[in-house]
Amino acid sequence: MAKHEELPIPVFSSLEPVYGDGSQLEEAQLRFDRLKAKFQQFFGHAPDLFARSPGRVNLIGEHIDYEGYSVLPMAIRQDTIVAIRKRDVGEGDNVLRIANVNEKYSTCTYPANPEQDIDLKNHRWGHYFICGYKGYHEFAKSKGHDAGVPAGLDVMIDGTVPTGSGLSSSAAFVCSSTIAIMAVHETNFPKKEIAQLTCECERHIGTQSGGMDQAISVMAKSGFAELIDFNPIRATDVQLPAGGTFIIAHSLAESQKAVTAATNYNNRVVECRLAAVVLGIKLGMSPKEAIAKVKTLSDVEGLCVSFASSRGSSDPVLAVKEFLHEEPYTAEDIEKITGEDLPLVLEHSPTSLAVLEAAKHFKLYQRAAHVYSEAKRVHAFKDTVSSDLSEEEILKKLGDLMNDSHYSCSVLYECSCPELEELVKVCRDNGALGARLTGAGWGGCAVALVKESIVPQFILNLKESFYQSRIARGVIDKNDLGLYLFASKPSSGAAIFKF
Ligand code: NG1
Repeated sequence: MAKHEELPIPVFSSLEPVYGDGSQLEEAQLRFDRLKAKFQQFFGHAPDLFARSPGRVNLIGEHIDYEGYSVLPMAIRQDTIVAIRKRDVGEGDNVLRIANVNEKYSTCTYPANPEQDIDLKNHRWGHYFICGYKGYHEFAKSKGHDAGVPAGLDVMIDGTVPTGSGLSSSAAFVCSSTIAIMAVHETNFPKKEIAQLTCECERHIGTQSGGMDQAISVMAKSGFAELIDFNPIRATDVQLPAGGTFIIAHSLAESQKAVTAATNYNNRVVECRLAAVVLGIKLGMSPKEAIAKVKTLSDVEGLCVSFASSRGSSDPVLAVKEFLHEEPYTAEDIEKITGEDLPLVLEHSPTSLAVLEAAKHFKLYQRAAHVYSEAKRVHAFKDTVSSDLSEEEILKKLGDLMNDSHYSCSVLYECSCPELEELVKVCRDNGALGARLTGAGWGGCAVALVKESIVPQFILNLKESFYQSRIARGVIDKNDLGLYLFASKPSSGAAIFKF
């Protein structure tokens, strides 16, 4: 049998295989009916097909995917659905019209030219569709598929993944768009290729993303979290213990990843690169070799581990402690070590240059210590789940690992914020076995591991101690609380629907 990641995106003619039965199916049916009707009304035709891709919650392994390390997310039920129709060449204006069922998002129009540049200075929601559009056409070309003269597309989006929440609404949008474009061109590819492609697509928006969100959105299986490995992309099912539930809670601080990339997300990617180059040099590489070959901390892990073994350990953090200092580095400090100007080290990549311009200093020690220790926690989490400890002990250990991960994100990686700190504390004070920020951070959601038996009480307590005052201040409407605080089971990955 072909491996899961070798299979193409499934094509269904009914909603059940993805949405199951009961109220979830009913809700999905309503959404699809409404989307179809709105599409018809807006564009004057029915869509050719639909594609959907889910958001995700990352259980452990934060800010390490772009360093080449495995992560452990699960798909959530909230997703993005794209309805799409290819316009006939004779239908006139050769443009992409991208509408949204939510009136908050006004319709965006783009030329059909796949080589168009995305105007990153003027961020618009439709840009995420164009990421998929550009990426698909580049990919199809590299595969020798002639997509012909680009036809106009009519597109309507219906998304339920809360934006700026660390639940990867952007990846759900980019993946569902790419898959819809692929399907409307009557092509399909193995999931692992689509996971790779969609990760590259999203970089068109200007973040130097790792591939976690796209990989889980494309490859998720109902009932399982997945251990995602990179280079090559691979997903291994992880069966979570039945007695625990993951609760997702929004801090109500919005994390605007694309807008803050230069000081937050991309800054950390650059700091990791610089830490890796410096470690490479300190551990014996010539500066030239390190600059040319070392892209991520995983590239120098072998050197760090050999150093550690000379001290009777296998922990790469030992090398971090020995060769990097806690005090932040200035650009000049690093240039003295590399013997090269930083813009040159970073290959003049425009998004990295934006980081250099915005940064006062670089915390190489802290970032490297986070990455190596977090990478270890992911494997400890996976090993704990499949260990023969009692369920009670397993849950306790998983909770501890989540707490350690949060501490490292907060103190070493500095990607938390006051609202997330408060929320994580409230979760722990109310009986969570572990709680941590999830996703990029700087706002967005926390995920808490809670014993199944206390879930309803836990949700009530969180409402009281975190949300009530915010509802009173008008930050959110009390009727919307279910969008910001909910329990989540692992749900299934991307799919195409042709009815
Ligand atoms: P969010 O912002 O939660 O979608 C981002 C990255 C991930 C990963 C996490 C941090 C994108 C699309 N996603 O996730 O690849 O690096 O941050 O672990 O950039």
